[in-house]
Amino acid sequence: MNDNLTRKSKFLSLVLRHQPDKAGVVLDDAGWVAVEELLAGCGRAGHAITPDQLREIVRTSDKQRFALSDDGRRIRANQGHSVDVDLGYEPATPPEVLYHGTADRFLDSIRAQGLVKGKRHHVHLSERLETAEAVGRRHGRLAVLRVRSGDMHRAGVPFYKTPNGVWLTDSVPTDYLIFPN
Ligand code: HQG
Repeated sequence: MNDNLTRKSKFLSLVLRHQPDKAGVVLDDAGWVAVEELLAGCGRAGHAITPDQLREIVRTSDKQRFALSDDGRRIRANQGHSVDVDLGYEPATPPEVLYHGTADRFLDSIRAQGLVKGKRHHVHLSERLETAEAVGRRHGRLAVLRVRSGDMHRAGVPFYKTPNGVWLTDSVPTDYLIFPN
């Protein structure tokens, strides 16, 4: 994706996850907004996006951040919201182990509290080590934690999988974390 589209994609993430009012739009309970309204709002906010550019952003977003409805008339973010939405994902059975990438400066606090969701709705976990590494590096010097997700799930904790392959859960108590050496 070129810089221009990346900038537009970041603005879309901001609007569809955190601050819909930045484009003067309102999300429904499941996080959807009409494409037409969204594009009009982006234009008014000085971030003009054409329908072709939007399709390109949805298609090429490296983490498949956005979903279009089947009829293509509505759009939402697949995950990462801080606004109150119910994405309606069905609980799913996770693999035995999932990964969480973070920065080493957070480890003391994570040892004390476990993984907490902070401003987002869920803790985000990945199946692939490489994904966790990329997520963690955004925050600083990388530290990768392993999560005993199979044991957590058998203990009754719900997990959800987004269409773009991110695993979500409410929190991860320290007992289920394996820390790097
Ligand atoms: C850390 C990206 C101290 C946590 C990625 C993380 C992901 C704690 C940071 C998605 C803690 C939160 C989410 C505790 C957790 N004490 N720090 N007890 N518990 N943390 O960005 O997981 O580009 O909200 O380790 O691909 O990094 O947005 O979460 O370092 O899927 O599409 O608090 O964001 O996707 O940071 O990333 P974030 P994340 P997008």
